[in-house]
Amino acid sequence: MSDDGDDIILSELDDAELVEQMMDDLYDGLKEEIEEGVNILLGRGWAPYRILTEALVGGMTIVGKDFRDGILFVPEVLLAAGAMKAGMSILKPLLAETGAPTIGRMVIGTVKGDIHDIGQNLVTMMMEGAGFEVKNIGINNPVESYIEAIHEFDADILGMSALLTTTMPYMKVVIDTMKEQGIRDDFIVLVGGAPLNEEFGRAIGADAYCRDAAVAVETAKEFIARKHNQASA
Ligand code: B12
Repeated sequence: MSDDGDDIILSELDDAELVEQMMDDLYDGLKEEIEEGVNILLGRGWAPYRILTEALVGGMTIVGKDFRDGILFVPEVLLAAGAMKAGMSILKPLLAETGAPTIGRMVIGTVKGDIHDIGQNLVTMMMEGAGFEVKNIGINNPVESYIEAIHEFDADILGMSALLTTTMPYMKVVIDTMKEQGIRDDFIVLVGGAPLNEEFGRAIGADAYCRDAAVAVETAKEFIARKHNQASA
């Protein structure tokens, strides 16, 4: 975004300037600068979740807009995604450090044909931080992978992610297959990804659509609590 990055000393910027600079650096795919920025903010007492949402997700939102408008192309977006992942990997252990007891088990993965994984990695981190055990099965998952994973991992929750309008209908294929196998009601099914909405979630038979990782955590907790109440009733 800016071309005057060479002389900037990140540690000399105040918080607001630093966050703005990190958004620029994310846009430019500067992995090391992002790592440095994350560490500086941590050193200044910022909560990991605040760094994640304000600096990293905020920066990725700008990248998303320019990608949509044809200003950025796949190679640049890949670099930005790499920088985002580097920042996320510093925050991951800190978000998972809450020491909360396990409250549920989740399998999460991006659907067949779709290779976007930043959002689901973020959901994984936040869920782990909230005390869930999560098996992240990565990208491009056919129905068989989901079904194998939920059984093997003895999951309470199945989470599916899709970022493309062309791949989101595949979520219904997975849910329909679960129905055919008579196992649909054994699992809480949560879906997410930028092109989805609540109506879509309902239409395909998911339990809930979650617009972001924080909502995913709240929704998962609610459904787990309901499941336990039903079991003890
Ligand atoms: C980064 C990116 C890429 C990277 C992906 C790198 C990676 N490792 O993920 C690369 C460059 C590889 C890429 C490729 C493509 N991309 Co792309 N990409 C994006 C971009 C810019 C950002 C996505 C992102 O990471 N956002 C940040 C995260 C944190 O947000 P999120 O994913 O929405 O996740 C949050 C919530 O949605 C929710 N959530 C997500 N998943 C789940 C799951 C569950 C269970 C729950 C509960 C919640 C949840 O919680 C998350 C955290 O808060 C978006 C633009 C956008 N606005 O979304 C385009 C975008 C998704 N891509 C798009 C396109 C078109 C493509 C390509 C087809 C481009 C091409 N011509 O090749 C390919 C497709 C490849 C494929 N087969 O999947 C379009 C989709 C348009 C459409 N209507 O379908 C978008 C919208 C850009 C645009 N406006 O044109 N892309």
